[in-house]
Amino acid sequence: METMQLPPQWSTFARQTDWLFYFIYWLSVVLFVGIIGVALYFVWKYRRQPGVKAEPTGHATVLEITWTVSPLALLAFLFHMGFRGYIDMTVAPADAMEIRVRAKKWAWDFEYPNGGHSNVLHVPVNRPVRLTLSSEDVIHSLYIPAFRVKKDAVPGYYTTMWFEATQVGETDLFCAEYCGAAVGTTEVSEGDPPVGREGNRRHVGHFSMITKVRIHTMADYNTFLESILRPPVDPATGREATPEKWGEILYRAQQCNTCHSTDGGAMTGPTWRGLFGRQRQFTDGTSATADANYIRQSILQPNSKVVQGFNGVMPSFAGTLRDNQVDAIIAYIRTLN
Ligand code: HEC
Ligand SMILES: [Cu+2]
Repeated sequence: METMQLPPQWSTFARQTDWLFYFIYWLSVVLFVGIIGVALYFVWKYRRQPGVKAEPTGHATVLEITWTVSPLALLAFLFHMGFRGYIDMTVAPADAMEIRVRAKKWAWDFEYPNGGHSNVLHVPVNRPVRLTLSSEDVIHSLYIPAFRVKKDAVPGYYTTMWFEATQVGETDLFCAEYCGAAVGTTEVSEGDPPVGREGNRRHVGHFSMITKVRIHTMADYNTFLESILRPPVDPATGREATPEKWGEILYRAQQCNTCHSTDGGAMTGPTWRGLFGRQRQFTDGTSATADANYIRQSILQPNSKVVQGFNGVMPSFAGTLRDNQVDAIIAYIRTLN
């Protein structure tokens, strides 16, 4: 359901949150108009008039008690409603499904109970879902406007949040904490996404943490859980994707494409075109041939060897990508020669 100025109401929290928002909103409108109206009326009524002398007004006990007690009652009511909502949103139902969230500059990693990972958050509809968040570097904040939920991911400890989606579909997920921009900029090249451009240079940073929430029926959700452990099945042929094809899917799904092009253009990271078998020079003066072992190491320990001309900003995918997924990406990179 659309509301006047808020995002669609896609979680069980949304109605209650919006009700309180609009209650405070209209209360403020009524009080503003009422108070300003009365003030203007009195300014006019008690204006200076010839022959009328100002007199002290004295006390009006009933009036004074009324304007003290009624705002107090109103505030107590607002506090009660706010506190009730806060408790509801803090304490997850015991049967909630668990998803582990790891935030890092500049991507989200969602880990599911079966050990699979994704960068887009997938959840089933009409099921409470509990997220446990942590951060590898700075403070991030997971924000899903359509669910009316937001929670910081803080380095050094776990935070939790929960929600229950009420609608199948796709909605936005943001990082609501300014978490930095990449050191320096890189040349814009053909096919780069339009975000973060400045003339012919482009940035990577906080804004790269925009992703999606996909809300599935329970059956589709179970299919998704299967697919993150194994190559997706092509519905046309009923066969699993080849490793090369899976690698290409992972290139986008794991957001390697925010830093690596496949068409020769340099971005934040080197292009993958022609990478396999090429001689690489590193910032420490050493060099190596880009074989399968080198590429595996670049994905799991990216800062062990930093390619000349680039910064060591690539996050490690150790623990995010499973072994067969690393194989698939290597297979895909081989096809780019
Ligand atoms: C935040 C930007 C960023 C993301 C996201 C990223 N990389 Fe990188 N990557 C880099 C940078 C910068 C380098 C070069 C410096 C270095 O060697 O660490 C690099 C280097 C590499 C190399 C070595 C390339 C060469 O030319 O020798 C490989 C392979 C690689 N990345 C694979 C991946 C894969 C696979 C993913 C996605 C799962 C990924 N990267 C995601 C920034 C990124
Ligand atoms: Cu962030």
